[in-house]
Amino acid sequence: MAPSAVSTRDHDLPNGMRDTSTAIPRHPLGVKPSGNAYTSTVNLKDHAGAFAVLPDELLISFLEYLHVPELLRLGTACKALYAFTSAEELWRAAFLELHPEQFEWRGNWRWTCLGLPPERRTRIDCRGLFSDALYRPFFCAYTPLNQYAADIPTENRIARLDDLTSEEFHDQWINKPFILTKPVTEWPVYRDWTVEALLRDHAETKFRAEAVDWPLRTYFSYLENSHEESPLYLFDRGFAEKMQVKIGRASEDAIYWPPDCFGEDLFSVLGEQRPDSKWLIIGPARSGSTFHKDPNGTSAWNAVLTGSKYWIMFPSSPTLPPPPGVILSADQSEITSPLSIAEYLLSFHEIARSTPGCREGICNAGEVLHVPSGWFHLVLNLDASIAITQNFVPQKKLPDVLAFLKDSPDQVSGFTDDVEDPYGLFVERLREQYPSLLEEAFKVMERRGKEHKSKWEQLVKKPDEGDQEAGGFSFGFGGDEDEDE
Ligand SMILES: O=C(O)CCC(=O)C(=O)O
Ligand SMILES: [Fe+2]
Repeated sequence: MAPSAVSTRDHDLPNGMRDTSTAIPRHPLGVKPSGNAYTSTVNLKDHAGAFAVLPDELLISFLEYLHVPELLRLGTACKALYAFTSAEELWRAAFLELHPEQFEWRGNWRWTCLGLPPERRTRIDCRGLFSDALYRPFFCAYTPLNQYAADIPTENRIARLDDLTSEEFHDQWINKPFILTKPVTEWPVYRDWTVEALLRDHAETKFRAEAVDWPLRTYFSYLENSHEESPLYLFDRGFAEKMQVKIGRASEDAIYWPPDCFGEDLFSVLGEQRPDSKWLIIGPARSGSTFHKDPNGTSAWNAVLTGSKYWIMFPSSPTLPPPPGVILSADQSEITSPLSIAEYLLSFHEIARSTPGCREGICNAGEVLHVPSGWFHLVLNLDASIAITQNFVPQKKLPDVLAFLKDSPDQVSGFTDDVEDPYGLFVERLREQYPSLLEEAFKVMERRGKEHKSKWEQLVKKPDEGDQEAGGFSFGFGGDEDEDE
């Protein structure tokens, strides 16, 4: 039986389908969370033949193996399979696989993949289908998020500073996040990069947004007309070359320059061989960055040109646990199974906010936020936003960056393949250009190494060697002497 259509011309959600009590609209196909099945006399999934026995997540995993014609065919079998084969995550993956050169963004991944103009779109009424797996991404795409940025407790607030000298930065702020409230309004880019101007000058320029390179025109169309749990985020490291713009105080016609307080960036000794360091970032409201630490032990600044960003940050150290809800891989190098921003905020924001060390703040257009080396951060765009970020190595953090490159070579990123030994190259260039800074950094690294070793020795001391209480906990690795392993 062909399922009946609720709507033949359907942009987003039909009028009158908004549940004003929660501000979350009804699911476009009428799917409800699984719990509702207990009070219903029908369950459309019962009609899905052999597929009915599969748990929803497994069914979706199976559907991930299908290609577009198979998804479409299976979707005609019954309403439940229509709903499951319509899941946006499948169509986003299908789009990436198809990788079309010519296409138009049409409001969602399914319509875009199928090139469906408004008059050919259908939505089948799937009321009577109860599935958390289908409902959850929809809920996460619509649940209000800006409330998480409200009422920041006083003790968590990231300092807001008018301006800062380089000495003040290095002496007092190197390990603390802060928001500079003045500098970028004088940048030409702050004045010049309106959406209209960008579209006028760069509509066909392709920028990287996660796994795709899209013309800016297409990305702005996506930004204005999409609603996803994890919106595609434009994050392009080659924007300066693509847009043929100059950066830095050395160029007379530069479009921006790093705020003076951050001082010299020591990675500049690497010239062309330096790792990636600048990104243009564009995204709709609700987009952003899930919890992470910046690469190679670098610090960063992030300047908002349009919109505003909510930041939640935590310091890190080998003795501190990661932020609540963040699970690190055994070698601490990766965050395993990262939650979407909405999932994180829904599940962990409250506990994160009351965890010691938590810092929060809103960085508005015209302001710059400092991310200290090694800090975890999650960023939510409260409105559609255009921003620029740069990673850098301030003098005081040279020992941290050198230690990172030396001790974690497998986690080093952003260098081109021809740089075989980033640590060796950095040391060589520093020795040529900043020998005394390098010597100082080595001394700090040596001192930290000794402190680390003595802490470790205390931990692994066998009971008969020291102050361990009789019968107490003993922690040792039976002869493995190398504390760096
Ligand atoms: O603006 C954002 O989403 C934050 C970017 C960020 O954290 C990064 O570039 O490492
Ligand atoms: Fe970051």
